[in-house]
Amino acid sequence: MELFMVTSNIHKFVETREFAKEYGIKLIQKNIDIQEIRGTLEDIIMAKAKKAYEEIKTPVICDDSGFFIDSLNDFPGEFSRFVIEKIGNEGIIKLMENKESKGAEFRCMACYFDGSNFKLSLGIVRGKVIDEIRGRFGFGYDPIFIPEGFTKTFAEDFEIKMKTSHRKKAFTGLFKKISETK
Ligand code: ITT
Repeated sequence: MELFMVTSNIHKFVETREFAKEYGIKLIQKNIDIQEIRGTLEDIIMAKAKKAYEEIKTPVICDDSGFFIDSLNDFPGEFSRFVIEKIGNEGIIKLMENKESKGAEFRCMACYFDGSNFKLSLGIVRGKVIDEIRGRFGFGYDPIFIPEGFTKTFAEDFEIKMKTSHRKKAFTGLFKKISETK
């Protein structure tokens, strides 16, 4: 089975393509220019999937993800892309300088839409923000995030990311739901 994944982010596509293989699904990246709405991860991704379906008239999957830091009231959250482009991981490290609590999580809301039905699946991975940039794999906030139970950042140990990440959990759940209704 082939499915279109709507994303402009090649890293997200490459990760998700691996998870899809286990379910016999071949993913094809589709980069459609869609203006994202403001809202929760769920609002954003459902609106995006709907617009994408209207454009290509084929079932689509996509995800909206973000990095949520406890002591910053979940910032950058839904603004994760904008924030990393503006202040980078260096900026986040500065914002965290005087914070005692380092807890943070990645969230990924994966969505499937076939023109009439939606399927949604949320994945979360908890961990902590560190005060330096470590590692060269992955993307985004990976170099400053260590998942619970480990000592390396997602950017230092990509295998751990592929086994434990928010995206792994979200899409494994989504692909299960899709396979069950086939
Ligand atoms: P599309 O919307 O086109 O799919 P995007 O990069 O805007 O691409 P998201 O809105 O899902 O994707 O994610 C927003 C940002 O959150 C993203 O640009 C990264 O900076 C960060 N992010 C998301 N997933 C991440 C991950 O697995 N590791 C590190 N950072 C991540």
